[in-house]
Amino acid sequence: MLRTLGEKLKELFRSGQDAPEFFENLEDTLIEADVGPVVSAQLAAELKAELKTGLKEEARAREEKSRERAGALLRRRLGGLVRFEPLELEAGRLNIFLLLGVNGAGKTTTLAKLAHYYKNQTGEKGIVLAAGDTFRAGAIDQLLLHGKRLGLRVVSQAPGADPGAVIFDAIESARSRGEKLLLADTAGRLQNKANLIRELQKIDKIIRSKTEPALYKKILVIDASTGQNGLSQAQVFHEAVGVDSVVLTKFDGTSRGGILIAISRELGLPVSFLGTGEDMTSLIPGGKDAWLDSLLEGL
Ligand SMILES: Nc1nc2c(ncn2[C@@H]2O[C@H](COP(=O)(O)OP(=O)(O)OP(=O)(O)O)[C@@H](O)[C@H]2O)c(=O)[nH]1
Ligand SMILES: [Mg+2]
Repeated sequence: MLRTLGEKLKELFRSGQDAPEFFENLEDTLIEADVGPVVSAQLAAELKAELKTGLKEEARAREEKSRERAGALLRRRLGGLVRFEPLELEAGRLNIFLLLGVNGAGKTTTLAKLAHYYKNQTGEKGIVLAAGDTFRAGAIDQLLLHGKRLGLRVVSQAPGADPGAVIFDAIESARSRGEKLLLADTAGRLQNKANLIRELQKIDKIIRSKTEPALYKKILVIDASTGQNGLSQAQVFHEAVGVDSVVLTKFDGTSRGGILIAISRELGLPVSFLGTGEDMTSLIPGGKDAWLDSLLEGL
């Protein structure tokens, strides 16, 4: 059963294990949550110093106190390891968000959630979706369906069309209509990884030629349940086109989410949203507190 890091830690505190075993398990629990081996070892050592006294002998009240102290320390330390930054729209201009990520990460769903989220600021007439995944069968229809449900315009071409051309057209038409936000979908899988990267670089070049950096954000979508693999994904996409912001999806139903620490530490990328479900409203805007709350829930 999938549980939060907080619930696992609580269980550990309740287990009444002797100190050495307890702290070893504590470190393992952090590693399981994708906090990363180096940070997990550091945090376990800090918690050891913080809690000091043997845990086995402690009465229930003492156990609760220890848990509280551990929770406060983890909140403070984990909170300092990830940079959360909201994605703000530049008023009165056409903002372009390009969604990137491996197949199944949640790009298209996140795109729709973002549209729903920003609709408040731009109005229905201010947002356009571009069906930049022309590769996967059904991807265009999936986006058209989202557009219909959200009452938003979708720019698409036939399956197999050049995604760069779809996005180029979307930018042109968005400008002429005075739209404020263009959300562009991309494929998560092509014939092979090299093709995918090349295509993204082509799309990136086209967008850059038509806008300025302040108005263009590349958003990397990472599935929280893929664990440490998320870091190598982030490295690949960041190297290929330069990522501006990360969205962590499927943060519901997983005790993992520590991968943001590795992505922050290794690549210095900020996080803008957390995806917590399949429906349009399950998107938490740039919240350190929300991330910590979800991660440590139950402790
Ligand atoms: N539980 C949960 N499911 C999600 C979340 N985000 C996306 N999903 C689900 O994950 C699956 C894949 O999502 P998509 O948005 O189609 O993923 P994608 O990255 O566009 O995939 P490709 O188009 O194949 O590259 C769908 O079943 C979504 O409903 C989330 O935050 N929580
Ligand atoms: Mg998709």
